[in-house]
Amino acid sequence: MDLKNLELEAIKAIEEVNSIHKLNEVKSIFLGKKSKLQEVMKRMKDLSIEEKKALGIEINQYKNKIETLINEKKEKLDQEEVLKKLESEAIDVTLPGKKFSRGKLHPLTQVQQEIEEIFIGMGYRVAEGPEVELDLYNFEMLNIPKGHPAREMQDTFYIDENTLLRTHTSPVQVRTLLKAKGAPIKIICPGKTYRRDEDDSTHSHQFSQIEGLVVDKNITMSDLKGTLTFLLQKLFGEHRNIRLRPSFFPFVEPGVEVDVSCFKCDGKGCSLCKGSGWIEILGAGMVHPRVLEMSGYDPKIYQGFALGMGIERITMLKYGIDDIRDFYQNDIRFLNQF
Ligand code: FA5
Repeated sequence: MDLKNLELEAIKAIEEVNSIHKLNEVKSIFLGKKSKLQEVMKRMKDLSIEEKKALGIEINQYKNKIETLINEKKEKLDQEEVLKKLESEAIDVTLPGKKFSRGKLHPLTQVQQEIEEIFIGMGYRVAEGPEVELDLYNFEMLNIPKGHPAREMQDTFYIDENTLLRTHTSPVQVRTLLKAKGAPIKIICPGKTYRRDEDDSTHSHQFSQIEGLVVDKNITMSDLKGTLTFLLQKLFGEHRNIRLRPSFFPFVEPGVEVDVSCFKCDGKGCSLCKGSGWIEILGAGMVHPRVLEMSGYDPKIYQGFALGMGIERITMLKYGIDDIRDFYQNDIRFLNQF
């Protein structure tokens, strides 16, 4: 075959290919070991020296030209490939982004943390106790022996005769007293509590409380009052007043029910405070000498105060929620409001 024709054929083939794979095939057809060029080269042996020289020059020119064209074509195909890839992977920055809905803390957790922060600011430590509790700590050592009428107000779910779901966070008082072995105490204890109460708009069989306990020398009722005033002003507003009414809890003496001046009507009387100007918030009192004694503290040397509040009740008052069951239904329309 004539070298000129071979060159024309090669140029046409290179022009027509549209992939790197095909271009490699063309390369081997026109330049490779079994290419048509080899046939031309085979003819060399029958030529004179001058003719060999001339053909040699022609072959080199052919090779250079075809190699250059192949390289150029390769570069072109590579670029096309990159452009195609870029186009297929292009990101349209003008498209609206995907929305991720962000979770947040449950209103009960928010209020619990708010109360914890207030107490931590006053130097309290957070203690915890088990929800499955011994009758001994939930009742006996809180001065509520078997048969005591106060047990009736706190019926609960029993695991066995001596083990139950705790009815309040007060057993953590006993556990902390026993562990501290006579040392001063300043703790709060948040946690879940259980009672065999019928579920209605203000009661639930499972709810949460926060307990507070301070035991040291020279602790008086005025320490309790100062602490309660600070807590309730932080929670419900700087201008709130508090009121203590005598009440009964077997593990404190004296015991009090604590009211805060109504934060809706400022004490004038409204539907929230049922016209009284006051809202009942929590129970408290001075730790009963028998409770101190049972846990190894001498009540002649040590005194203390304790307080306990329902987190649901405080959250309901704070946000004007009228049904406790809303907290537990996981309705996003309710939860999103906090
Ligand atoms: C007690 O549980 C005492 N341990 C509180 C206490 C601690 C008094 C330390 C003195 C010293 P009481 O039974 O009143 O007290 O409950 C406290 C709060 O728990 C109530 O004010 C109420 O907010 C909440 N609570 C009680 N039962 C339920 C219930 N079934 N559902 C929702 N909240 C409840």
